[in-house]
Amino acid sequence: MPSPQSPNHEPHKIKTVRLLAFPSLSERKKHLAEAHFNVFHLTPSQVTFDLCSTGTSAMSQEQLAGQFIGDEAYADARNFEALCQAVSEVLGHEYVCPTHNGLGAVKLVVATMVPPGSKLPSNARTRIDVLTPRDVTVPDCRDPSAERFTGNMDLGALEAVLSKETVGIVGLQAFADGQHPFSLANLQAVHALAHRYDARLVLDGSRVIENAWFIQQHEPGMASRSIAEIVRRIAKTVDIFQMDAGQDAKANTGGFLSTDDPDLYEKLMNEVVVYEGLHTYGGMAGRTLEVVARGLREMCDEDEVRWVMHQTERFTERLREAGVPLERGCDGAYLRADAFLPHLEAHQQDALSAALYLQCGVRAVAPGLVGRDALLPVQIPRLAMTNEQLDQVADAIIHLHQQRDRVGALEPVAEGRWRDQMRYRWVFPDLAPFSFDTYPFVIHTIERVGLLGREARERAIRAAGYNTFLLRSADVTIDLLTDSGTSAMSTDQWAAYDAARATAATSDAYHRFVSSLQEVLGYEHILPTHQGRAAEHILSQILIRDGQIVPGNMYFTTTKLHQEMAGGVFADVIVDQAHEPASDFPWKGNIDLDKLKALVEKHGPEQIAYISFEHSVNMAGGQPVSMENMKAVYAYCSAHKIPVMFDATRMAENAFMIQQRDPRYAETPIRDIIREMMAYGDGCTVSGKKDYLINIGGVLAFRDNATWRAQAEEMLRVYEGNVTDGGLPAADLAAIAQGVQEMLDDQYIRSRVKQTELLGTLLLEAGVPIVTPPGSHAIFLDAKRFLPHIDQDAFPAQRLAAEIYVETGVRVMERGNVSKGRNPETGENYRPALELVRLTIPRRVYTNDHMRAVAEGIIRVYERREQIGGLRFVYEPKRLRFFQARFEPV
Ligand code: P61
Repeated sequence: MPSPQSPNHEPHKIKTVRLLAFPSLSERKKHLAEAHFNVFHLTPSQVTFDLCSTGTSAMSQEQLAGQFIGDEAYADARNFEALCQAVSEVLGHEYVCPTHNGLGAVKLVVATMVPPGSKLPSNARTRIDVLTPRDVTVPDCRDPSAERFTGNMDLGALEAVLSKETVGIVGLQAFADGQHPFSLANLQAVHALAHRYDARLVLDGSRVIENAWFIQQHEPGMASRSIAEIVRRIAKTVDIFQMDAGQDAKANTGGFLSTDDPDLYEKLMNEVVVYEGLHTYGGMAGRTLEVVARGLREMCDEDEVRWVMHQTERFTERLREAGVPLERGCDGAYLRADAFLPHLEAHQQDALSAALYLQCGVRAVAPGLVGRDALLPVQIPRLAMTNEQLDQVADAIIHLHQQRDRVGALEPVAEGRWRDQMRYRWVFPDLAPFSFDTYPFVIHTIERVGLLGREARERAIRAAGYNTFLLRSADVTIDLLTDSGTSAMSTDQWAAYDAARATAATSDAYHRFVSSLQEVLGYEHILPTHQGRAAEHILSQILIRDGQIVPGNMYFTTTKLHQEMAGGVFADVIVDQAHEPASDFPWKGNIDLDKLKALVEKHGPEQIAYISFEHSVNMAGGQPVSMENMKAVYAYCSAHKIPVMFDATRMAENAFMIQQRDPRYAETPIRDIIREMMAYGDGCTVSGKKDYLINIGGVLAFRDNATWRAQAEEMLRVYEGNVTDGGLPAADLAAIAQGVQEMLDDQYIRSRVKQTELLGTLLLEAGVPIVTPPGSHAIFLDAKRFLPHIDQDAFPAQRLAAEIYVETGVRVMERGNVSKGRNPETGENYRPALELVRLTIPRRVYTNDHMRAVAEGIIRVYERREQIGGLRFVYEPKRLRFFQARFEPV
């Protein structure tokens, strides 16, 4: 049932990621055997995608931050007050009884409101698991004739129970068993009926959001109501609202009961101290109270709800279309193991779980009692996975379905009432494995983004003087301004960051930083700097004598500025193809050796300070240098005693291009390609804010020249900080040491560059002029061909960047006439050959759905390109004018 308003991308970006494990087939066999073929006993580090939705959601950055806010006081902590406040705002209830999780809440309800031996009519069958052992029977009162709202109660059946049996409470579940939503009308009728027989209505609202969404979509008169409004009406209809906070509140644990009834509250309050903890924390840590409070407030966000539900619908639909037997769940697809593996007589769910893990490393686990039903829930952790990943998980399941006949029976060797007690023997079926080709991480936290409407964006760009650098980030939906310092760090990086011991002298993290980079670069001398331009400053000052020439493969703004400030004269020796946006030459970053030789012959080698050799040349469109070219330049320069200094800022991405485009390196790991690349140079500067997957940091490194090192250290002390920190805290050095390792992961770098390629391909297919071939960190639009009717002095790229923001909320960067500046001698604009707009992709921050949305928006701009005019300056700074300049339309 596709939603009429399916969103086309996440309403947020990725803030932090958790790296995934990809166990090999033989490792999976080993893990499975050790777990006695019961996937419950596998651990996440043995699993690629763990498809359980309780306690596994990605949090918002505010929720994560909440872990560190408030107090761990025993009595009436501020966090408890925050939770009460949130419950009051979201559910409208006055009283809150906290519990350690959903089961803790069940315990209190049963102890206070359910007489032993009584009946507890419900719409949920899964409740039997924990209620039967407590001497409570759960009559099934679900309305079997309900078509849409399959979680509705049959009022006749309910009345029959109420009138004949002892009933303390009627216990409803929102989206019962994960599959059966109720309607608001039915809930209200159940409430009235229960009260007529003096029973109370308790609602397990752990999945109230999914149920509210379903009501909004399908219940007459509800389409115009917000999720928040529907949730509140649901809560206000029941006597007690029960929550497992690991579900919709996206916490990793926690729970509570809330009510407006002071008498019920009093009972709960007196009971909670016996089983859970004091009535103001109920068995939750203070941090959990805070995370739950924040999660509750956020869970009604319409855009987020729509995204979560869209993912479920899409996932289920893909499986259904391929004929996989399933029931649709509110949080995923519940596979019908009996129909999936009809040739097995018993333990079909566990056999299906084991086969799925064996085939692809995905875990789906059926909880609860043995033999309760035949479903295997494949649940999507909220906000944690991309559609691309989910598509691949679906494909893996489809692939397994096609070879289902090969899956043999599990033979029990130990049995129990509960599924976690089962142990089996199994003959590994001969399944064709499925491997994932996707980003090697799941989303750990998200960051909400600006979602302005078009008119508001028009106002914003005017206020910013048509300069995207001057837009507020809060007004931007997808930020492709730069890949610099914008990466999502991994939880491993954060762990290293938090664990680093700060010091004003030498840190342990410094030593890790040095050894990590020595190994990656193969250079002896590793000097930290606060970012790239600081390294460029130092390098330029120690290696350039006044009037010397610095040949390079196209300029970069900061690099060239520092060379000039040191008295150098930059000379561009990049191959001609780099200046031709439409050329398909694969190595547009190469140095033209003839141009270099001519320069050396004209001025003499001693007049050349060094070669400024950039990987993945930024201003050329993120274009790579070939290994051959590095080799040849180094051979020539070594013979003439000219140092070769790399700008290795994007070396890993350059290495990937070599792996892709040079057949000799197709099987060589990125790590080894980088070592060879770096062997053809004498040192490097690095802006760590790019490939190193960090938010701040830089490096200056020399292969073996101790004199340069000593000179550089002298400058570090004066301009940056200690020689052992370069002005960075130990924490950032630790994050860099870890980030450098993550950068070398072949699957990471592949999915990274493939994402850029995807954006490029979508634009090319629509005829939008871009620099070809697509680069690794960015796609560059060719503004000269995009807006041929605008003269370069009316800044077509600047205007195009502004127009893209207005059309789509996407922020991009001009790289053309404005960036290049004026010739100081003539005072004229340089009018460079390349008049480009850069769409730069931050690392691990956006999904392929974001890329598709960007492409669609730009294609819309392209279709109305003739109506777009030029700009003129209203304010023009002297140096690096592009940062602060302001414009108005001509
Ligand atoms: C960027 F508009 N790049 O691409 P720092 N070398 C290279 C870079 O790409 C680079 C630096 C050195 C940025 C940020 C930026 O005019 C601009 O760590 C190949 O930024 O000091 C930076 O490293 C400088 C954007 C820099 C600009 C200057 O978005």
